[in-house]
Amino acid sequence: MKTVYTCFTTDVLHEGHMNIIKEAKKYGKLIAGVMSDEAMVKFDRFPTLSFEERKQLFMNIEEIDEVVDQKSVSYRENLLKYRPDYVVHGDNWKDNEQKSVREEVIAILKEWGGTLIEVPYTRSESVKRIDNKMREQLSMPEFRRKRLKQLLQLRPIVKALEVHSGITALIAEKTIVEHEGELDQFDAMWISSLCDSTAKGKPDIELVDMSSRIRTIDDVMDVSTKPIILDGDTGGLIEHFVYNVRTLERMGVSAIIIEDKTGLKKNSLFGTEVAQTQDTIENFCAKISAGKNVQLSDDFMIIARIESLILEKGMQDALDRAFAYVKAGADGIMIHSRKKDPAEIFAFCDEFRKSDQTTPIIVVPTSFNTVTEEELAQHGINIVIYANQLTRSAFPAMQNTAIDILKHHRAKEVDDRLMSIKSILTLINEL
Ligand code: SPV
Ligand code: MG
Repeated sequence: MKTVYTCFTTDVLHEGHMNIIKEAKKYGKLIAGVMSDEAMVKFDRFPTLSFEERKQLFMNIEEIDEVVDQKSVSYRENLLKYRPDYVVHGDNWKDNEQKSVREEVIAILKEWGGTLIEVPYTRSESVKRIDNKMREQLSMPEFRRKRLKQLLQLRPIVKALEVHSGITALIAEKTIVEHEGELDQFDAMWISSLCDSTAKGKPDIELVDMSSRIRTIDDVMDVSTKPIILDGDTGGLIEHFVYNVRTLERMGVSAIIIEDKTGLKKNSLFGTEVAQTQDTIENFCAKISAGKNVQLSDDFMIIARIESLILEKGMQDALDRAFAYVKAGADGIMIHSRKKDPAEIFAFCDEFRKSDQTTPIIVVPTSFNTVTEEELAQHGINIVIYANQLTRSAFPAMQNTAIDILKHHRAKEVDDRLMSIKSILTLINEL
């Protein structure tokens, strides 16, 4: 009896999957791998069913003889374990981001003369509809909101990218890279006050009001499914903050980060070059507690951002505040620094983790940008936010184009660095 291996990353079984299963069964004993949540979130889609529920889907299929766990995107471990004569897969992976996974499968099968069989992908209307519905579902508030907490359990470090518009949200949503045999993508989106303000040509001083920020959130939500962490600046007056928590939670935002400053807020990266006032521990704790009190779901997170290192108030002040804010109900601590060296961030995290091993720590390595995600995770950091790099890369590109059109009195000279008209026209799919 020959052995056949397939692997699935789906929450819904449709005719396309059944077609693969029926084809595969023709070749012998059929083992179906079900990809773990940890592996699935690295590329394909976020699961809406638990791993056990997904396995159950396949256990109920008559043609499948055995359902097994596949713990990674790579098929290596299971292929070496089961040494199948055949692997069966849809032919759609030939030219998507799974290309290298496919090549590895072919190479491994070669070791014992196994064969890869590729079944033409089912492109029927009903498959398309189910596929779209599954993806769209993830954009609904009840799925999106809880996703950040789920990711904190699944990822060694959650990676958030700054977005401030539909187009930047699409970049965060759709950018997947295959690098050194691994697939990777961003887990979440950060709606930065700096970049949201900059996109509107305004300074980062809480001038862009919550109605306008909500408009940005809406634009982002319209075209994406990933969880949103909102830069909530100081959170404003406690009396206003509670209303905003309700609104954001209802919309499906996963977290708001508020910073412990009062008065006219200026961007932290100015540090002590401009006058900035830190809030009292008592007042900021009252704000956190008030927000937690009005929250309706368990999913929404209020994260407290500590500005002590930015304002040169010392490590002890930062730690005292961290413990007080957690006691007041904060679901996470963001510690910020504008030093190039991550030493003070690491010192804070190491000290904080001696007493608190569970509260998520969030960092924004704009200044200390030589640190790797791995180093951050080693110091107990749970979320890394790339807070402004999309804006900072787009602006000089646009400015140089404007300068060169002025210099040459025509657009020919800039053409080589532009996206083609065809690409821009087809960049965004119509519904
Ligand atoms: C932002 O992105 O707006 C932030 C992070 O708050 S920072 O600019 O570093 O203050
Ligand atoms: Mg900000």
